[in-house]
Amino acid sequence: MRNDEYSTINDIRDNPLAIESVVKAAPKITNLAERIYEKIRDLKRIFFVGCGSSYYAVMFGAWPLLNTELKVHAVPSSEFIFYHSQLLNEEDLVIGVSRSGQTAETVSAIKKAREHKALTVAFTLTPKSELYEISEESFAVDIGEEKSVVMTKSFTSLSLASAIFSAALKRCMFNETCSFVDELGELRGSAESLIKKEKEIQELAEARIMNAVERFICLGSGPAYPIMLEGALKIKETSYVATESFHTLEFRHGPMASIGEKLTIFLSAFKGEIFDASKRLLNEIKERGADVIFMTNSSEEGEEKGKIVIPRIECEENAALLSIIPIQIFAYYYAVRKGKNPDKPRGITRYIGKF
Ligand code: F1P
Repeated sequence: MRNDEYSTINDIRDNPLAIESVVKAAPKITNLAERIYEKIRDLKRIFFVGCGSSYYAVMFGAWPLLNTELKVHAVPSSEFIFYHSQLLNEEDLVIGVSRSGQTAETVSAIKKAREHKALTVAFTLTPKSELYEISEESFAVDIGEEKSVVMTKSFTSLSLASAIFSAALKRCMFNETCSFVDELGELRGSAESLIKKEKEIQELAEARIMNAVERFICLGSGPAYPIMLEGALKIKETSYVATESFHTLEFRHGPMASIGEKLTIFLSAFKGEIFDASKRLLNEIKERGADVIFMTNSSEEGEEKGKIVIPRIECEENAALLSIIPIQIFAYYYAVRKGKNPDKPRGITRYIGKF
């Protein structure tokens, strides 16, 4: 790290290694899912809970189980406590995700779940935490220290760990496999290539500063939707500007009207069912004069300025996950060039211990 850099950039640069440790831990995570299946064969519902970035991580983590007969909910821990916990019983599983393991709502959600005899699982970076202690099964994601206050490599790792868990549970319960699991070996290399694009992404951020861009919209669909919610949060947390996120094709249903000056749109479109429709939207918003940063895993049209290709990744889930890396880099440089200190974001602490 150079003297004039903030430590947040180091945590962002650590993404490839963090991802690799989660990939190496995949057999253990699979084992955990198998144990859960042994304990609760008549599992009916799963609640994934978390706060802030960890809420978006659970939205991503729940994704592999969405097209199954299970009822799967990914909700903020507070929503779970106040609106979902009343009818819980021993056929329910509640999974809490938290970097600190100390966020008040997530800890309370697990306590509530236990009162109602639901099975509980925690994913955290912090084995010496209340969440880890009180959950029946706990998994410590070991990626080394994260200094950044805003979640960076921890987001990527917790998202991936919980998605691997879901894929393993899906296999136990329904004998169905998820193709993204077969591609996990490619993640580190692809993440490294994205880190190598740091300078290019820095330039994209600096160009927005030059053009006085003050507003961002992040669009994604399927597994990329939670990632784009996190992208919008990252830019907001570090530079305090107005950011929003929508499901890609929802953008036509109203938000399109807000295309205007001082706005940049991040649009992600990964190979899969919705790819062509997303590209049609891309062309439409460009025709309307929008400034777009396009992220894709399709190299069809080659590299161009304002287009970020996630290399060597075929699966939508993996491409979506890795697409947070360019946004983290962008958020960092945009904040720094705005004169903000990304290590000390205004009004944010590492976790919030009350609600
Ligand atoms: C969750 C969280 C972060 C946010 C801020 C406050 O913490 O909401 O996502 O950026 O640091 O805490 P945790 O439950 O994952 O520790």
